[in-house]
Amino acid sequence: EQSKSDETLGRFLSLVLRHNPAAAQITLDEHGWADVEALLAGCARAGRRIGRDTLERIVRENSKQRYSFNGDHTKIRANQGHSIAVDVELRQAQPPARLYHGTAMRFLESIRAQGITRQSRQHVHLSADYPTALAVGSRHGRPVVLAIDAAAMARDGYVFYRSENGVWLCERVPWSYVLED
Ligand code: HQG
Repeated sequence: EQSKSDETLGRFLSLVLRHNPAAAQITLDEHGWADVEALLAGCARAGRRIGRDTLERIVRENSKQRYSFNGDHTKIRANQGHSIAVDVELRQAQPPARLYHGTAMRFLESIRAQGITRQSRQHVHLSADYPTALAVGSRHGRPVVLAIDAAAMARDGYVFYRSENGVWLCERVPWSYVLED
């Protein structure tokens, strides 16, 4: 269980490493890596002092394993969820037959018309299990979980990736692959 302050710092790290490195006055390389020294200095300048031990603990204990260090811990990056154009070298993977997408009721009409699209992120995010998808959907309002025929998508040539922290990602999900019950 993470402390409140680690959670708050983690949220700031997600902002910096996925969406807005300028918030800590740093840059990411093409693979999404930030230099750890530069990140810690940038966080301090932004009024979020983080010590190296705290950073190590946040990465280690983060509930969703959102971040990774490189081999010698001189660099750090977010495992997935980016809106900026970096290539985190996602591994293509054969998806399970079913995947789940949690969303809000109020998006359903639009999703029915356009399919599930990536919005501001690089990919559509899918979960391997229903409870996780329900939690993801709840972030946006009254949740609904869509079951996806990932086996059929894979058969039809859609490419899937699995991030380091077990999130399934793809380019888009046409409505025809949503299993209606
Ligand atoms: C919806 C969290 C209208 C989509 C989670 C979602 C996840 C559409 C919202 C990760 C649509 C985008 C990503 C369409 C999709 N019309 N709405 N055609 N297609 N949408 O936050 O999947 O905790 O960008 O259903 O656990 O909610 O940050 O995506 O509701 O893994 O690590 O547009 O973020 O991870 O919302 O969440 P988001 P998401 P972290």
